[in-house]
Amino acid sequence: MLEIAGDEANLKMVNDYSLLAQILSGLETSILNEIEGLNNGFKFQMSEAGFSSHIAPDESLLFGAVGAYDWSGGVILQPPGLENVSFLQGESSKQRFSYLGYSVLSVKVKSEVLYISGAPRYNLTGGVFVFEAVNHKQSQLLQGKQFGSYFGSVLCAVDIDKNGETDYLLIGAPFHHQRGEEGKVFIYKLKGEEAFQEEDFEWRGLEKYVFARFGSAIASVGDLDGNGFTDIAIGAPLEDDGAGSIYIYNGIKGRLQLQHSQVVIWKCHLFCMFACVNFDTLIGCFVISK
Ligand SMILES: [Ca+2]
Ligand SMILES: [Ca+2]
Repeated sequence: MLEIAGDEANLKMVNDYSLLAQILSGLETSILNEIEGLNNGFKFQMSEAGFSSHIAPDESLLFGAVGAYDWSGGVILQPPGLENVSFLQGESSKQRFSYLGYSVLSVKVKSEVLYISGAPRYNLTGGVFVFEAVNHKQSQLLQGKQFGSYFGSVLCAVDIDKNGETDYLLIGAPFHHQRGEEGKVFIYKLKGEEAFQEEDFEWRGLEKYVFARFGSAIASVGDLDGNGFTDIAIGAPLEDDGAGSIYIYNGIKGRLQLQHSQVVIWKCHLFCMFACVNFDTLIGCFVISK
């Protein structure tokens, strides 16, 4: 045994299973503290950089890193060219285990750019952090309202009048609970001073479906009905016993419609999980059936 251990210090003689547990615990501690150098907890070791990604209008690259700093998370920002990489974090003390970087996005307001990232476990209700591109400072925090709703896990920016400036921010909370996990999409309008303000209406799927997870995918899909304003598609992948549906909401007279105009139903499991990714194909089918 001593020959295998190499040194007497490495040889542990046990006659009780509980001693094995102690040895395992000591080994874990020494790996974290001495080998990984994590005396003060995790930093970037488990950050899962690239969990989400986005190219901003200023050509900066954003990468979500949900595991950074003990799963507080954050956003890795690579400006154009070879400039130094920055790391965006929230300024809240409730940040731990919030998974900031789960979703990343940017919006353009006049000549300014804002970086936006969702933290679906922030304060357990979820949150969306807004950063100013010019100085990387957090300028706003939009907070979810319900525990476990995963508010901020899905984001979508909408330029309703197609003038190059963002008008709305749509925030998915696919686990939002009423009777089951129906899901909901919250709507924020970009007001003066480059701040988002919640609208007095929300979007959700048909009342009869309890486990729909409405808001698992949200996409700005161009002008479907040709009225000059941008339209929105929202996935509800578990609706109707997992068949899934896509809801279409139209932009009308410079604002978003309160109710959906159409539900696209497909008898195929998890259809909507992927629909927004491949929406060109879907729109083709939609127009033909019409
Ligand atoms: Ca606009
Ligand atoms: Ca339209």
